[in-house]
Amino acid sequence: MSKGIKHNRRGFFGTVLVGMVFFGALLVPFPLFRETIAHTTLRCLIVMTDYTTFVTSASAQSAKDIIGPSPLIAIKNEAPAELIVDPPLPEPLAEGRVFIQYRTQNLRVMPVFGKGALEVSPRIGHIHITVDDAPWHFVDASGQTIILVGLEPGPHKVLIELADPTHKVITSKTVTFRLPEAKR
Ligand SMILES: [Cu+2]
Repeated sequence: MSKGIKHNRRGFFGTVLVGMVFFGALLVPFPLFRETIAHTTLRCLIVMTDYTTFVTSASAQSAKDIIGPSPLIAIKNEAPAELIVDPPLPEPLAEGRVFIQYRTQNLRVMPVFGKGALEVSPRIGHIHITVDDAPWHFVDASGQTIILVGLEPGPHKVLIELADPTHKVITSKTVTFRLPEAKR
């Protein structure tokens, strides 16, 4: 019985093989058609490879990779807060406007202040911004791009400090840049 099945299988694959050889032989006089089939097969393989790469890279960057730890779960022994500040965006700067992007790590920028907020986990805080060594600063708790408009042309210095909810400075970064002469 099993011998019969084996024979049948061999017969089936044999027929397919003969069919392929026959089809190939039929295509010998049509080189253009042969190339088209080869190209289509190659394209399918490339698309399949691309798709596999996309799926692999998409799965490599999880939500946690991009957003960081969930703010809904307290973090024991949270790593120190970090401040990352970019130089001013070149296009607005060329027109006399200063746009400074920043981000924080291990600290969420939020308008929550006072001693009680020191106990919040994951950590929260805000930034202080001082322009050109002024004796005063302004506070930002939005986490959005810092925008300064109306500075004189010439060199400038912006100090950005990361502060805890009691306004104690944790760390800081300074950005220096030159504002071009206004266009006439
Ligand atoms: Cu403050």
